[in-house]
Amino acid sequence: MTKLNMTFPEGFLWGGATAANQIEGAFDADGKGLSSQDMVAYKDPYAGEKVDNFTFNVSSTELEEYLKNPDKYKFPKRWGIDFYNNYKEDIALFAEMGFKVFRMSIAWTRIYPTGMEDEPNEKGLEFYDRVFDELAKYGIEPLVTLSHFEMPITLTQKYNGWLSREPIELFVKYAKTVFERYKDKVKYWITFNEMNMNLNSPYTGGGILADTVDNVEEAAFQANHHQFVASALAIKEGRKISPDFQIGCMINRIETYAATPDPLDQLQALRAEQLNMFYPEVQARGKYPSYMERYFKERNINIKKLPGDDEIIGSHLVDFIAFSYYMTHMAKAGISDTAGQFDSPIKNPHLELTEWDWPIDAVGLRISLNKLYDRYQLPLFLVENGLGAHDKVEDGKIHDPYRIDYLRKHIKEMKEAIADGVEIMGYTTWGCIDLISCGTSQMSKRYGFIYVDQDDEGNGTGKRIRKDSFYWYKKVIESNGEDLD
Ligand code: BGP
Repeated sequence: MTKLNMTFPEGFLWGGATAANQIEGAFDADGKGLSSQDMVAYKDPYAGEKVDNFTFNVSSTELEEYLKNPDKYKFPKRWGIDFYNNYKEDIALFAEMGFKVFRMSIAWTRIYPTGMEDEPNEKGLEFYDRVFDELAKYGIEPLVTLSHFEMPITLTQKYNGWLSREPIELFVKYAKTVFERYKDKVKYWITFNEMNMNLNSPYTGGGILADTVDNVEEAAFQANHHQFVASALAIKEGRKISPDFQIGCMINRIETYAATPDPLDQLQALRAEQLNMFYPEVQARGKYPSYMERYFKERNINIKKLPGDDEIIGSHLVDFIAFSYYMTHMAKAGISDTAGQFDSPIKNPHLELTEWDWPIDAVGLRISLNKLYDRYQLPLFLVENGLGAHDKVEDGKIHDPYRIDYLRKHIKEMKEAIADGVEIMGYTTWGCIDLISCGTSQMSKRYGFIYVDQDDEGNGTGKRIRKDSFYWYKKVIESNGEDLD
C-alpha cells in the first residue's frame, strides 16, 4: 500500500474563533447601538434561576422589561472581555501562538446603530480598521462573520427581526459598506453564523420574539428564507467589490446516528441529516431541496417568497462551506425530531459528556467532513470546535489537559479526513480566548487557550494568562499539525 497523505496542506489556516457580542464589550461606546445580544440578561444557574441552556430565547415581555429597567439586570454581552480596549494585547497573544487566521465578527450596530441610518458610523468603522491593521502586523488573516447571532434591537422591535423582509435591504447596505471599506484588509467572509440555529433559538438566529408568533417553526424558516436572499445579495455585491473575496455559508453541523438498525430509526436519522443539510443545499447548490416540500407541508409551514427570490438564491452561491462542530445526536423513531436542536433526548452510550452535557465525538467530525465534502465538493472550513469547561487557576497557572485531549482527538480526525481526500481550508477553535458563553452568558464556561480573570458577574482584573493548552497549540501550529503530543 502506498503511504497515505496524513499531513495538513501547506498554508493551512490555523487559528481561533470569536464573535463580537461575546468579546468586545463597550456596548455603547463610540456611537454603537443596542443589539439583540445586548438584551440577553444573565441568569445565575447556581442561584436556582433556570438557565435555558439550549434555546436562549428572549420573550417580548422580557425585552420590554429589559428596555425599561436595564439597571435591574446584568447583561454580560455588554461587557464581554473588553476586547474593544484590549485588542492589541489579545492579538499579540494570538500571534505568539502562531495564528494564521482569526475568526471574528463585526457588530452591525457599530456600523449602523439602528440598522436604518443612511450613513455608517465612522467611529465604528475605525475600530475594525484598527483591529485588521493589528492582525496584519502579524500576518494574521481575518475571517469575518457579518452577522454572528445579532442584529440591531431596533429591527426586532420594528419588524420582529428577520421574520420580515425589511432587514434584507438593510443588511445588504451594511454588507456593502464593510466590503468596500475593508476590501484590501479582509479576504475571507461568512455571511451568517449557524443558519440552522434559527430553529433552536429564533431570537438568537433571527431576532424574533418567539412568543409573538403562532407557528414558531414557520417563523424560523421564514427568517431563514430572508437570510438566504440577503446572503445571496451580499455575495452578489461582494463579487463586484473584490474578485479576491472568498465568501462562505455556515451551519452548526450535528451528525445524527440512528439509535438502532431499525429502518425506522435509520429513516429518522436521514430526516435529521436532510434538515441539517438544508442550509448548504440552498446556499451551495442554489435551491430549496425537494425533500423540504413534504417537511413544510406536514408542519403547516408556508414560506412567503417574492417572485425573483429563487433566482437570486440560485445565482450567487458560496465559495466554501464553514461549519461548527461540537457534538453528535441520536435519532429514534417516535421520539420527536431533534435535528436543529442543541439538545438530544437520547444519549449515546459510547460517548462522554462535557460538564454542560454536550456529547464528545471526535470520530463524528471525520464522518461529517466526509459527508459534507462528498456532497458539495467545495472546500470546508471548520470554524468552531472546542470544549467548554471550568478552569482552575493554581499558583497563577491553568492546567487544562482535558482541553488539550479534546482538541488533539479532533485534530487527529481532521487529519484522517484529509487522508480520506477531504479539502479543508483551516481550523479555528472556538473561544480561543475565554469569552462570554453564547448559550448561558456565563464566563465560567471557558473555551480559551488564554484565561481571562473575570467571573460570571463581570468582576475581576481582566488579566490574561496563558493556559497549558496555549503552549500546546503553539506547537501544533508550528509543526503544521504534526506535533500533537
Ligand atoms: C455556537 C456559537 C458560538 C458559541 C458556541 C459555543 O453555536 O456560534 O457563538 O458560543 O456555539 O456555545 P456556548 O457559548 O453556548 O457554549
